[in-house]
Amino acid sequence: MRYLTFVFRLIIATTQTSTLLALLGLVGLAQSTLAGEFQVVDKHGTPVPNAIVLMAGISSSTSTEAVIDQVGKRFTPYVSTIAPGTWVRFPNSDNTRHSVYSFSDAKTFELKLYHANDAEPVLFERAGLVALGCNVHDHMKAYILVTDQPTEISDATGQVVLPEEIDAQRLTIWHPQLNVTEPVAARIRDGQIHLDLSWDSKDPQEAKDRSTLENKFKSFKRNAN
Ligand SMILES: [Cu+2]
Repeated sequence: MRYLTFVFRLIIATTQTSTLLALLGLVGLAQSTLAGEFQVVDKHGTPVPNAIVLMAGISSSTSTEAVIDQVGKRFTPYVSTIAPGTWVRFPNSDNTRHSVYSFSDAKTFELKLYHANDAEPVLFERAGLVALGCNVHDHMKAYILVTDQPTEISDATGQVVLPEEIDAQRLTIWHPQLNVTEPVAARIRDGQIHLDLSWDSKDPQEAKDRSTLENKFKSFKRNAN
């Protein structure tokens, strides 16, 4: 008898599960999918460059090598994504020496002061966010998001292109100025992906370039007077 009750309960449970799955299927059909061009914007509607859009649920082609250059005392690119197991080379295209380091959990390393192509490539095995710095130039900053998911990064005008139909619920987004170490859910409205940012979302290394140039110009003017 006890056995029969158990079987009976099992049948009910299975029926409930399949009903639940069917309902979820209907919900799934109702979910919106997205593809094509989108613009990442901040609270004021200003375009946000360097935002990483992660697209869970679609397949990705991954490369096993990446390059982050140092040009004009800036890491280039400022933001990049790689798959776990990728080797990254850090060439130095400047005449001055740089030293690259990271204290991030996903990858801790240091490349002592070097010129040109003298630094050994670095292997990034674990998923997670890696923040890079240079020991000599405090303003030099870059971010590598190590992830299995396919990604797109917004360009200077905030544009990203989603390559195929993607379930809107599965889109997440990350940006350096969000000050979080994990991507957050993407809020999408009218062809725009809205980020909770209200301050300058540009590469801060550019701001440094501008002020350095401005200072040089000012001192030049002072000397000319
Ligand atoms: Cu440097």
